Amino acid sequence: MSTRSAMTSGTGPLSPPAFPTMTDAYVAVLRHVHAHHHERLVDVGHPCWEARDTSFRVTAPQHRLVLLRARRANIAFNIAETLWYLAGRADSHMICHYAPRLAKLADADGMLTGTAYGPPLFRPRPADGRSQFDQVIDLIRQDPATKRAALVIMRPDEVADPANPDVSCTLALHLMLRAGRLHMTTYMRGNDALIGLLGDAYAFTVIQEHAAVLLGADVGDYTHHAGSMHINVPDIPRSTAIIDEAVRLPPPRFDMEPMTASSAARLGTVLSWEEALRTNTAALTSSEAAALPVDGFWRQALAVLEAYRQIRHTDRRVDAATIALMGPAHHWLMAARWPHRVPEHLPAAGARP
Ligand code: 5HM
Repeated sequence: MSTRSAMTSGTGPLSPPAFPTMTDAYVAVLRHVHAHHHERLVDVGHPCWEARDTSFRVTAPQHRLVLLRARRANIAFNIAETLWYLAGRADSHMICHYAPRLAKLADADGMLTGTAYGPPLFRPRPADGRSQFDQVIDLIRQDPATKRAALVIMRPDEVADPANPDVSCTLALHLMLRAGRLHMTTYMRGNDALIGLLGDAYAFTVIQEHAAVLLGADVGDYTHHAGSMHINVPDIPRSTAIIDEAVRLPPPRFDMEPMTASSAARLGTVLSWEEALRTNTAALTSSEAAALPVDGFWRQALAVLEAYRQIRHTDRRVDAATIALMGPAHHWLMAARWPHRVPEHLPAAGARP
């Protein structure tokens, strides 16, 4: 690539490798940690395989789902965690409905600190009622070429107490609007390549797409840097199985429903439905879903949460109407995670498996 075209595209020999989908990037990161790690055996915490300074780029971050059967991703949790962030929440009550393991990080009041990215990103600040996210969106509106649109997460005081079990792993999310495309770069101090990376990339790319829609921009690249990318030693066999699957079976590829409209009111509708489904005070029927004032992206997300409601609160198989509503990619993931509750996704005749 010539110097000029490298400058135009923003990529060059020192840029991270680029992948079309998050599934491709995820497998590449696992392989990288397997091939280039140092074994870190510690007295406290988890012994792990660690690859320092790992970076990658996804050029179509709408393809944020990791479609690998052996990973058995919990997409209901990924959606709920993203909503938990967008709502600015820190309570374990909501998030532990989807991931009970997080309860061990909660403080005496049932609050999460480092893991809860909602308060630093989306909670309105007393000074002017705007969140850090609102401020950054306004900054880009005023100065589209700005290099200052960084959303800072980890705070210095989090490491004051060495015994704090919950210190933010993400340092900052950085938005850059260039040539009509909104790019996001994530900086992490530490990232679990098998467990944490999948949900982190999901939530951050949804935030990226949400910001792009608010700014009337196209979604650009998603780039991710982690100082310590690692796999805990007990998880090595599982990561090996995932890498093996990716070699044997090409992952499926689905068209993704784009986000087309974002506003506080639409998000409010999604959040109140999440609560109703979590508490089993309502069920989302097809006719109700069709009437919701939200776009196709959030309608599919709510259908996943309706399926999760059926899994948690009934003993029946998830109904066909809900499966149709959630779209094929979510159906594929839910069937991989809950094969006894969700019928297998069968590709349409003539489609790529
Ligand atoms: O000792 P330390 O604070 O780094 O342990 C937390 C670990 O949780 C991280 O090293 C990383 O493996 C994982 N993690 C992650 O991958 C945690 C968070 C929560 O901030 C995250 N991704 N978002």
